[in-house]
Amino acid sequence: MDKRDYSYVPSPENLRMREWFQDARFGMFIHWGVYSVLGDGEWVMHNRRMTIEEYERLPALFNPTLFDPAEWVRIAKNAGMRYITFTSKHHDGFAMYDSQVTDWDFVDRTPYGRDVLKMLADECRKQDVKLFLYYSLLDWHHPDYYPRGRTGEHTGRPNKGDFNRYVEFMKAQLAELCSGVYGEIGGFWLDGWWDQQLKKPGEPVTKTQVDWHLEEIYELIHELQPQALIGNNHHVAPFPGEDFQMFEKDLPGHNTTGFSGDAVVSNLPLETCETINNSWGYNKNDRDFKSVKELIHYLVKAAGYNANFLLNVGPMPTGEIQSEFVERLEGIGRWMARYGESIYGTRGGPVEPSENYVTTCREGRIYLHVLDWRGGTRVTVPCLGKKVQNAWKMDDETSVQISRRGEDLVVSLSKDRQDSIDTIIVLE
Ligand code: FHN
Repeated sequence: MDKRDYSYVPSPENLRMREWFQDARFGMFIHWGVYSVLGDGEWVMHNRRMTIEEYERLPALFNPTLFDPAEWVRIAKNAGMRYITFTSKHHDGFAMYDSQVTDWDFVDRTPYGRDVLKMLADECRKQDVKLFLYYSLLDWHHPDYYPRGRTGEHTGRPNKGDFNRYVEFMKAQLAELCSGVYGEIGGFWLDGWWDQQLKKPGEPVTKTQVDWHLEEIYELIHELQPQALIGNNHHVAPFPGEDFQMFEKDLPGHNTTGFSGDAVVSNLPLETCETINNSWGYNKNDRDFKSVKELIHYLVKAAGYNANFLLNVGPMPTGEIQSEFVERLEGIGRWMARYGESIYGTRGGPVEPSENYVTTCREGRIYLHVLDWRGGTRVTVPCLGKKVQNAWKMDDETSVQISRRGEDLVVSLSKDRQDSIDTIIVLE
Protein backbone atom coordinates (compact mmCIF):
# COMPACT_ATOMS: atom_id res chain seq x y z
CA MET A 1 0.00 0.00 0.00
CA ASP A 2 1.41 3.37 -1.01
CA LYS A 3 1.26 5.72 1.91
CA ARG A 4 2.59 8.87 0.37
CA ASP A 5 -0.60 10.80 0.11
CA TYR A 6 -1.75 11.79 3.58
CA SER A 7 -0.96 15.26 4.74
CA TYR A 8 1.51 16.03 7.50
CA VAL A 9 2.46 19.39 8.92
CA PRO A 10 5.40 19.19 11.35
CA SER A 11 4.88 20.98 14.67
CA PRO A 12 7.03 23.99 15.66
CA GLU A 13 8.82 21.78 18.23
CA ASN A 14 9.56 19.30 15.49
CA LEU A 15 10.95 21.96 13.18
CA ARG A 16 13.17 23.24 15.99
CA MET A 17 14.45 19.71 16.58
CA ARG A 18 15.24 19.38 12.87
CA GLU A 19 17.46 22.46 13.11
CA TRP A 20 19.11 21.15 16.28
CA PHE A 21 19.65 17.80 14.62
CA GLN A 22 21.32 19.28 11.57
CA ASP A 23 23.53 21.50 13.71
CA ALA A 24 24.57 18.51 15.84
CA ARG A 25 26.05 16.66 12.83
CA PHE A 26 27.53 13.74 14.77
CA GLY A 27 25.92 10.96 16.81
CA MET A 28 26.62 7.53 18.26
CA PHE A 29 24.63 4.51 17.11
CA ILE A 30 24.48 1.75 19.73
CA HIS A 31 23.49 -1.78 18.77
CA TRP A 32 23.14 -3.65 22.03
CA GLY A 33 20.85 -6.58 22.63
CA VAL A 34 20.71 -10.15 23.83
CA TYR A 35 22.49 -11.18 20.60
CA SER A 36 25.66 -9.55 22.01
CA VAL A 37 26.08 -12.64 24.21
CA LEU A 38 27.05 -14.76 21.19
CA GLY A 39 29.44 -12.13 19.82
CA ASP A 40 28.37 -12.82 16.27
CA GLY A 41 26.39 -9.76 15.27
CA GLU A 42 22.73 -8.80 15.67
CA TRP A 43 21.55 -11.10 12.86
CA VAL A 44 22.80 -14.24 14.64
CA MET A 45 19.28 -15.62 15.17
CA HIS A 46 18.60 -15.52 11.44
CA ASN A 47 22.11 -16.43 10.29
CA ARG A 48 22.41 -19.50 12.51
CA ARG A 49 18.79 -20.47 11.91
CA MET A 50 18.11 -20.42 15.64
CA THR A 51 14.65 -21.27 16.88
CA ILE A 52 12.85 -19.09 19.40
CA GLU A 53 13.33 -21.86 21.96
CA GLU A 54 17.11 -21.86 21.47
CA TYR A 55 17.33 -18.09 21.36
CA GLU A 56 15.31 -17.72 24.55
CA ARG A 57 18.22 -19.30 26.44
CA LEU A 58 20.37 -16.25 25.80
CA PRO A 59 18.90 -13.67 28.20
CA ALA A 60 19.86 -15.84 31.20
CA LEU A 61 23.50 -15.36 30.09
CA PHE A 62 23.19 -11.61 29.61
CA ASN A 63 24.47 -10.06 32.82
CA PRO A 64 26.27 -6.82 31.93
CA THR A 65 27.68 -6.09 35.37
CA LEU A 66 30.22 -3.68 33.86
CA PHE A 67 27.55 -1.54 32.18
CA ASP A 68 28.28 2.07 33.06
CA PRO A 69 25.94 4.44 31.21
CA ALA A 70 27.88 7.47 32.44
CA GLU A 71 30.96 6.05 30.74
CA TRP A 72 29.10 5.35 27.48
CA VAL A 73 27.79 8.89 27.34
CA ARG A 74 31.22 10.25 28.26
CA ILE A 75 32.81 8.26 25.41
CA ALA A 76 30.22 9.65 22.98
CA LYS A 77 30.67 13.22 24.23
CA ASN A 78 34.44 13.03 24.13
CA ALA A 79 34.21 11.91 20.52
CA GLY A 80 32.25 15.08 19.81
CA MET A 81 28.94 13.26 19.41
CA ARG A 82 25.82 15.15 20.39
CA TYR A 83 23.23 12.39 20.36
CA ILE A 84 22.93 8.68 20.92
CA THR A 85 20.64 6.35 18.96
CA PHE A 86 20.03 3.21 21.00
CA THR A 87 18.41 -0.07 19.91
CA SER A 88 15.30 -0.28 22.09
CA LYS A 89 14.24 -3.38 20.14
CA HIS A 90 16.02 -5.06 17.24
CA HIS A 91 14.76 -7.72 14.81
CA ASP A 92 14.89 -10.42 17.53
CA GLY A 93 11.99 -8.56 19.18
CA PHE A 94 13.80 -8.39 22.53
CA ALA A 95 12.91 -5.14 24.29
CA MET A 96 15.98 -3.56 25.85
CA TYR A 97 13.79 -1.84 28.46
CA ASP A 98 11.06 -2.74 30.92
CA SER A 99 8.12 -3.32 28.59
CA GLN A 100 4.74 -3.93 30.22
CA VAL A 101 3.18 -5.51 27.15
CA THR A 102 5.57 -8.48 26.96
CA ASP A 103 7.99 -10.29 29.22
CA TRP A 104 10.38 -10.73 26.26
CA ASP A 105 12.42 -7.88 27.66
CA PHE A 106 15.64 -7.14 29.45
CA VAL A 107 14.18 -6.58 32.92
CA ASP A 108 12.04 -9.71 32.97
CA ARG A 109 14.52 -12.10 31.41
CA THR A 110 18.07 -11.20 32.41
CA PRO A 111 19.80 -11.70 35.76
CA TYR A 112 20.84 -8.03 35.68
CA GLY A 113 17.18 -7.10 35.91
CA ARG A 114 17.45 -3.30 35.77
CA ASP A 115 16.04 -1.02 33.06
CA VAL A 116 19.21 -0.23 31.13
CA LEU A 117 17.38 2.12 28.78
CA LYS A 118 16.19 4.19 31.73
CA MET A 119 19.72 4.25 33.13
CA LEU A 120 21.05 5.43 29.77
CA ALA A 121 18.26 7.98 29.30
CA ASP A 122 18.92 9.49 32.75
CA GLU A 123 22.62 9.75 32.00
CA CYS A 124 22.01 11.34 28.60
CA ARG A 125 19.87 13.97 30.27
CA LYS A 126 22.57 14.59 32.90
CA GLN A 127 25.32 15.00 30.32
CA ASP A 128 23.16 16.93 27.83
CA VAL A 129 23.24 14.40 25.05
CA LYS A 130 20.01 13.75 23.17
CA LEU A 131 18.59 10.25 23.07
CA PHE A 132 17.12 8.76 19.89
CA LEU A 133 15.62 5.29 19.78
CA TYR A 134 16.03 2.61 17.16
CA TYR A 135 12.95 0.38 16.94
CA SER A 136 12.59 -2.62 14.63
CA LEU A 137 9.21 -2.96 12.96
CA LEU A 138 10.26 -6.42 11.87
CA ASP A 139 10.03 -9.06 14.61
CA TRP A 140 11.49 -12.60 14.51
CA HIS A 141 9.96 -13.52 17.85
CA HIS A 142 6.39 -12.21 17.99
CA PRO A 143 3.75 -14.82 16.99
CA ASP A 144 1.52 -12.21 15.36
CA TYR A 145 4.23 -11.03 12.98
CA TYR A 146 2.40 -12.79 10.17
CA PRO A 147 2.51 -12.98 7.20
CA ARG A 148 6.22 -13.45 7.68
CA GLY A 149 8.65 -11.36 5.80
CA ARG A 150 11.78 -12.31 3.92
CA THR A 151 13.92 -13.01 6.99
CA GLY A 152 13.91 -15.06 10.17
CA GLU A 153 12.14 -17.96 8.43
CA HIS A 154 13.57 -20.60 10.77
CA THR A 155 12.60 -19.24 14.16
CA GLY A 156 9.52 -21.44 14.46
CA ARG A 157 6.85 -18.76 14.67
CA PRO A 158 3.37 -20.25 14.14
CA ASN A 159 1.98 -20.43 10.64
CA LYS A 160 -0.75 -18.01 11.45
CA GLY A 161 -1.05 -14.71 13.25
CA ASP A 162 -2.92 -11.45 13.33
CA PHE A 163 -0.81 -8.67 11.84
CA ASN A 164 -3.16 -5.96 13.08
CA ARG A 165 -2.71 -7.29 16.60
CA TYR A 166 1.05 -7.07 16.04
CA VAL A 167 0.65 -3.43 14.96
CA GLU A 168 -1.27 -2.76 18.20
CA PHE A 169 1.59 -4.38 20.12
CA MET A 170 4.14 -2.15 18.41
CA LYS A 171 2.03 0.91 19.10
CA ALA A 172 1.79 -0.08 22.76
CA GLN A 173 5.59 -0.41 22.95
CA LEU A 174 6.19 2.86 21.14
CA ALA A 175 3.74 4.53 23.54
CA GLU A 176 5.81 3.16 26.44
CA LEU A 177 8.96 4.58 24.90
CA CYS A 178 7.21 7.94 24.45
CA SER A 179 5.56 7.91 27.90
CA GLY A 180 8.12 10.19 29.53
CA VAL A 181 9.78 7.43 31.57
CA TYR A 182 12.73 7.82 29.18
CA GLY A 183 12.45 11.60 29.05
CA GLU A 184 12.33 13.62 25.89
CA ILE A 185 13.11 11.48 22.87
CA GLY A 186 15.05 13.22 20.10
CA GLY A 187 13.72 10.90 17.46
CA PHE A 188 12.81 7.40 16.35
CA TRP A 189 14.95 5.37 13.97
CA LEU A 190 12.61 2.75 12.54
CA ASP A 191 13.93 -0.26 10.66
CA GLY A 192 12.67 -3.47 9.05
CA TRP A 193 9.92 -2.10 6.80
CA TRP A 194 11.81 -3.71 3.89
CA ASP A 195 11.16 -7.20 5.31
CA GLN A 196 7.66 -7.01 3.87
CA GLN A 197 8.55 -5.24 0.63
CA LEU A 198 7.15 -7.09 -2.38
CA LYS A 199 9.94 -6.20 -4.80
CA LYS A 200 8.05 -7.67 -7.75
CA PRO A 201 8.79 -6.50 -11.27
CA GLY A 202 6.28 -3.90 -12.32
CA GLU A 203 5.21 -3.16 -8.71
CA PRO A 204 6.18 0.14 -7.07
CA VAL A 205 9.12 -0.21 -4.68
CA THR A 206 6.87 1.15 -1.92
CA LYS A 207 4.56 -1.84 -2.08
CA THR A 208 4.52 -4.17 0.95
CA GLN A 209 2.52 -7.33 1.53
CA VAL A 210 1.18 -5.95 4.84
CA ASP A 211 -0.24 -2.63 5.90
CA TRP A 212 2.31 -1.30 8.38
CA HIS A 213 -0.16 1.39 9.55
CA LEU A 214 2.69 3.86 9.40
CA GLU A 215 0.46 6.91 9.54
CA GLU A 216 -1.03 5.72 12.85
CA ILE A 217 2.42 4.94 14.21
CA TYR A 218 3.76 8.33 13.15
CA GLU A 219 0.75 10.16 14.55
CA LEU A 220 1.09 8.36 17.86
CA ILE A 221 4.75 9.33 18.20
CA HIS A 222 4.15 12.92 17.13
CA GLU A 223 1.23 13.26 19.51
CA LEU A 224 3.13 11.93 22.54
CA GLN A 225 6.50 13.50 21.73
CA PRO A 226 5.88 16.29 19.20
CA GLN A 227 9.56 17.19 18.89
CA ALA A 228 10.64 13.61 18.10
CA LEU A 229 11.99 13.21 14.59
CA ILE A 230 10.85 10.13 12.74
CA GLY A 231 13.12 8.40 10.27
CA ASN A 232 12.39 5.05 8.65
CA ASN A 233 15.22 3.02 7.16
CA HIS A 234 13.09 1.70 4.31
CA HIS A 235 15.60 2.67 1.61
CA VAL A 236 12.92 4.38 -0.49
CA ALA A 237 12.02 8.06 -0.71
CA PRO A 238 10.55 9.44 2.54
CA PHE A 239 6.87 8.95 3.34
CA PRO A 240 4.72 11.76 4.73
CA GLY A 241 5.10 11.97 8.49
CA GLU A 242 8.86 11.38 8.36
CA ASP A 243 11.17 14.10 9.58
CA PHE A 244 14.59 12.93 8.49
CA GLN A 245 16.02 10.59 5.89
CA MET A 246 18.77 8.11 6.61
CA PHE A 247 21.24 6.34 4.36
CA GLU A 248 22.80 3.14 5.59
CA LYS A 249 26.52 2.70 4.92
CA ASP A 250 26.19 5.21 2.11
CA LEU A 251 26.66 8.89 1.57
CA PRO A 252 23.42 10.49 0.40
CA GLY A 253 22.61 9.58 -3.19
CA HIS A 254 25.47 7.11 -3.61
CA ASN A 255 23.58 3.82 -3.38
CA THR A 256 26.75 1.72 -3.34
CA THR A 257 25.36 -0.88 -0.94
CA GLY A 258 22.79 -2.04 -3.47
CA PHE A 259 19.69 -1.47 -1.34
CA SER A 260 17.22 -1.26 -4.18
CA GLY A 261 14.55 1.38 -4.15
CA ASP A 262 14.03 4.97 -5.02
CA ALA A 263 16.20 6.41 -2.28
CA VAL A 264 16.48 9.81 -3.87
CA VAL A 265 17.88 12.51 -1.64
CA SER A 266 14.99 14.48 -0.15
CA ASN A 267 15.08 17.95 1.35
CA LEU A 268 14.56 16.57 4.86
CA PRO A 269 17.48 16.57 7.30
CA LEU A 270 19.81 13.75 6.28
CA GLU A 271 21.85 11.19 8.17
CA THR A 272 24.26 8.50 7.14
CA CYS A 273 25.27 5.63 9.42
CA GLU A 274 28.38 3.48 9.37
CA THR A 275 30.17 0.85 11.44
CA ILE A 276 33.71 1.05 12.86
CA ASN A 277 34.46 -2.54 11.80
CA ASN A 278 31.91 -4.34 9.60
CA SER A 279 29.38 -5.24 12.28
CA TRP A 280 26.56 -3.40 14.04
CA GLY A 281 26.08 -5.75 16.99
CA TYR A 282 29.12 -7.00 18.94
CA ASN A 283 31.17 -9.36 16.79
CA LYS A 284 34.20 -10.83 18.53
CA ASN A 285 35.79 -12.04 15.28
CA ASP A 286 35.48 -8.85 13.27
CA ARG A 287 38.89 -7.19 13.48
CA ASP A 288 38.50 -5.11 10.33
CA PHE A 289 38.59 -1.71 12.00
CA LYS A 290 38.53 1.52 10.03
CA SER A 291 41.24 4.02 10.88
CA VAL A 292 40.63 7.34 12.62
CA LYS A 293 41.50 9.04 9.35
CA GLU A 294 38.95 7.03 7.37
CA LEU A 295 36.26 7.76 9.95
CA ILE A 296 37.04 11.49 9.99
CA HIS A 297 36.90 11.54 6.20
CA TYR A 298 33.48 9.92 6.34
CA LEU A 299 32.26 12.48 8.85
CA VAL A 300 33.58 15.35 6.74
CA LYS A 301 32.10 13.94 3.55
CA ALA A 302 28.73 13.42 5.24
CA ALA A 303 28.77 17.07 6.38
CA GLY A 304 29.68 18.07 2.83
CA TYR A 305 26.57 16.23 1.65
CA ASN A 306 24.60 18.12 4.30
CA ALA A 307 24.16 14.96 6.35
CA ASN A 308 24.78 13.88 9.92
CA PHE A 309 27.11 11.02 10.66
CA LEU A 310 25.83 8.30 13.00
CA LEU A 311 28.77 6.11 13.91
CA ASN A 312 28.06 2.74 15.44
CA VAL A 313 29.41 0.83 18.42
CA GLY A 314 28.24 -2.63 19.42
CA PRO A 315 28.97 -2.96 23.14
CA MET A 316 30.04 -6.32 24.58
CA PRO A 317 27.74 -8.49 26.71
CA THR A 318 29.69 -7.32 29.76
CA GLY A 319 28.38 -3.82 29.15
CA GLU A 320 31.73 -2.42 28.05
CA ILE A 321 32.58 -0.80 24.74
CA GLN A 322 35.62 -2.56 23.29
CA SER A 323 38.91 -0.69 23.41
CA GLU A 324 39.39 -0.63 19.61
CA PHE A 325 36.23 1.47 19.34
CA VAL A 326 37.08 3.69 22.28
CA GLU A 327 40.56 4.46 20.91
CA ARG A 328 39.16 5.46 17.53
CA LEU A 329 36.44 7.58 19.09
CA GLU A 330 39.07 9.35 21.18
CA GLY A 331 41.03 10.08 18.01
CA ILE A 332 37.98 11.57 16.33
CA GLY A 333 37.23 13.53 19.50
CA ARG A 334 40.67 15.13 19.50
CA TRP A 335 40.14 16.20 15.90
CA MET A 336 36.61 17.50 16.59
CA ALA A 337 37.83 19.52 19.57
CA ARG A 338 40.15 21.36 17.21
CA TYR A 339 38.21 21.50 13.99
CA GLY A 340 34.58 21.08 15.08
CA GLU A 341 33.84 24.63 13.98
CA SER A 342 34.00 23.40 10.37
CA ILE A 343 31.42 20.66 11.08
CA TYR A 344 28.94 21.67 13.82
CA GLY A 345 26.20 24.04 12.75
CA THR A 346 27.34 23.90 9.14
CA ARG A 347 25.38 22.89 6.08
CA GLY A 348 26.66 21.21 2.97
CA GLY A 349 28.83 23.63 1.00
CA PRO A 350 28.20 25.13 -2.42
CA VAL A 351 30.23 22.52 -4.29
CA GLU A 352 29.36 18.83 -4.47
CA PRO A 353 31.96 16.80 -2.49
CA SER A 354 34.54 14.95 -4.53
CA GLU A 355 37.00 12.22 -3.56
CA ASN A 356 39.71 14.73 -2.65
CA TYR A 357 37.82 17.72 -1.23
CA VAL A 358 34.60 18.69 0.50
CA THR A 359 32.98 22.01 1.35
CA THR A 360 30.82 22.91 4.33
CA CYS A 361 29.50 26.38 5.06
CA ARG A 362 28.18 28.62 7.79
CA GLU A 363 27.39 32.33 7.99
CA GLY A 364 29.10 33.44 4.81
CA ARG A 365 32.15 31.26 5.37
CA ILE A 366 33.05 28.23 3.35
CA TYR A 367 35.24 25.56 4.88
CA LEU A 368 37.21 23.82 2.18
CA HIS A 369 38.37 20.43 3.47
CA VAL A 370 41.18 19.11 1.33
CA LEU A 371 41.34 15.40 2.12
CA ASP A 372 43.87 14.47 -0.54
CA TRP A 373 46.27 16.77 -2.40
CA ARG A 374 47.13 13.91 -4.76
CA GLY A 375 50.79 14.53 -4.25
CA GLY A 376 50.56 18.13 -5.51
CA THR A 377 50.15 21.60 -4.06
CA ARG A 378 46.96 22.79 -5.78
CA VAL A 379 43.26 22.15 -5.67
CA THR A 380 40.80 23.57 -8.18
CA VAL A 381 37.28 24.12 -6.90
CA PRO A 382 34.63 24.77 -9.54
CA CYS A 383 32.52 27.93 -9.67
CA LEU A 384 33.92 29.66 -6.60
CA GLY A 385 36.37 31.86 -8.51
CA LYS A 386 34.48 35.12 -8.29
CA LYS A 387 32.97 34.63 -4.86
CA VAL A 388 36.08 34.26 -2.70
CA GLN A 389 38.25 37.21 -1.62
CA ASN A 390 40.16 35.77 1.28
CA ALA A 391 41.53 32.38 2.33
CA TRP A 392 43.35 31.17 5.40
CA LYS A 393 44.23 27.92 7.10
CA MET A 394 41.85 27.20 9.92
CA ASP A 395 44.40 25.84 12.41
CA ASP A 396 47.03 28.60 12.42
CA GLU A 397 45.09 31.34 10.58
CA THR A 398 47.95 31.88 8.12
CA SER A 399 46.84 33.12 4.73
CA VAL A 400 46.56 30.82 1.75
CA GLN A 401 47.27 31.75 -1.84
CA ILE A 402 44.26 31.76 -4.13
CA SER A 403 43.87 32.51 -7.83
CA ARG A 404 41.19 32.17 -10.48
CA ARG A 405 41.01 30.01 -13.50
CA GLY A 406 37.91 31.13 -15.39
CA GLU A 407 35.01 30.57 -13.02
CA ASP A 408 37.04 28.25 -10.82
CA LEU A 409 39.03 28.88 -7.70
CA VAL A 410 42.58 27.56 -7.43
CA VAL A 411 43.96 27.08 -3.92
CA SER A 412 47.70 26.55 -3.55
CA LEU A 413 49.50 25.28 -0.49
CA SER A 414 53.04 23.98 -0.15
CA LYS A 415 53.43 20.38 1.01
CA ASP A 416 54.88 21.28 4.40
CA ARG A 417 51.70 23.19 5.24
CA GLN A 418 49.35 20.36 4.27
CA ASP A 419 47.66 18.27 6.93
CA SER A 420 47.80 14.49 6.58
CA ILE A 421 44.14 14.05 7.57
CA ASP A 422 42.31 17.15 6.38
CA THR A 423 43.68 20.58 5.48
CA ILE A 424 40.88 22.99 6.32
CA ILE A 425 40.95 26.29 4.47
CA VAL A 426 38.47 28.99 5.38
CA LEU A 427 37.16 30.91 2.37
CA GLU A 428 35.47 34.27 2.70
O1 FHN B 1 19.06 -5.23 9.56
C1 FHN B 1 19.48 -4.02 10.13
C2 FHN B 1 20.87 -4.13 10.69
O2 FHN B 1 20.93 -5.12 11.65
C3 FHN B 1 21.26 -2.81 11.32
O3 FHN B 1 20.39 -2.47 12.38
C4 FHN B 1 21.21 -1.73 10.26
C5 FHN B 1 21.56 -0.36 10.77
O4 FHN B 1 21.45 0.56 9.76
N1 FHN B 1 19.90 -1.66 9.62
C6 FHN B 1 19.29 -2.89 9.16
C7 FHN B 1 19.49 -3.19 7.75
O5 FHN B 1 18.93 -2.25 6.89
